[in-house]
Amino acid sequence: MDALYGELKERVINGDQNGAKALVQKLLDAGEAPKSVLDGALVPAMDIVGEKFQSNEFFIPELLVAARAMEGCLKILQPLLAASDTKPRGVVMIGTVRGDLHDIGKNIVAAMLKGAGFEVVDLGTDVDAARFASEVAARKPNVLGLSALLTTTMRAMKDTIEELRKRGLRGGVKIMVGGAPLNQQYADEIGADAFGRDAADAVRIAKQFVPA
Ligand code: B1M
Repeated sequence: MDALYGELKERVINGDQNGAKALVQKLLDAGEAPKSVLDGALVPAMDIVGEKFQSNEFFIPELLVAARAMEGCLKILQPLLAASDTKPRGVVMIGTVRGDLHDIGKNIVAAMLKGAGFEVVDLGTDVDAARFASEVAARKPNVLGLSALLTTTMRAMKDTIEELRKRGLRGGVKIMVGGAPLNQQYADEIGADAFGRDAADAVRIAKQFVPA
């Protein structure tokens, strides 16, 4: 089984979407859990892609094809990660902040939250503070989740929290922030209620905010 995991990692890194999807299916057919496929091959593959990008071994085209391969695999896994027989326990609204197009991590968080029984309203990527605030006013979620992958865009989280405050909406919603460049200290600094380290942590926090 280890060899299949290794091969899947390689296919994602090299942007072979069809080959990667076939291997995901093969692993699932062999009885592997969707979460194991995600954590054992797909997420580490994207880390390696990031390292190669940083060391100038990969450039934007390689980043893009690897991301597409990852997205193709996620399409197979997402419904399985989201499968749940629990009743909806609350609403989580989620989006990637203004200027930021990274959504792979956010989509995993959304799928895991659905799997934990939450209704998830996904606003997509590049969502500005005004839109987050209008959507919160309209849908009144229990939790608002903000995702950012760039050190330049994580500042938009602060703007979003300020916009909610200005519109008198801050008290009615718990705010969780997450994404690779973030940490607890930054979450505290901008007045978020929680920092989610990964998708499992995001689920744990959302459950704390909305007890069953
Ligand atoms: Co971009 N990119 N990228 N990229 N990209 C990074 C983030 C980077 C670290 C790569 C690097 O240099 N090593 C770097 C950022 C550097 C920095 O800011 N310090 C970078 C850069 C520079 C850029 C561009 C600026 C490149 C350029 O154009 N010059 C550009 C920016 C575009 C934009 O957004 N405006 C860009 C573009 C892209 C692509 C479009 C090609 C593609 C994204 C495709 C997509 O998302 N649909 C892409 C990719 C794929 C990456 C890397 C390689 C992988 C990201 C990923 O999907 N990780 C990334 C390097 C890396 O992270 N290792 C990189 C896998 C994913 C499962 O993890 O997203 O961290 P992650 O999500 C985790 C946790 O963080 C957490 O849970 C998730 C699941 O466990 N989490 C939350 C995330 N959101 C959460 C929310 C929560 C709670 C937890 O609560 C609400």
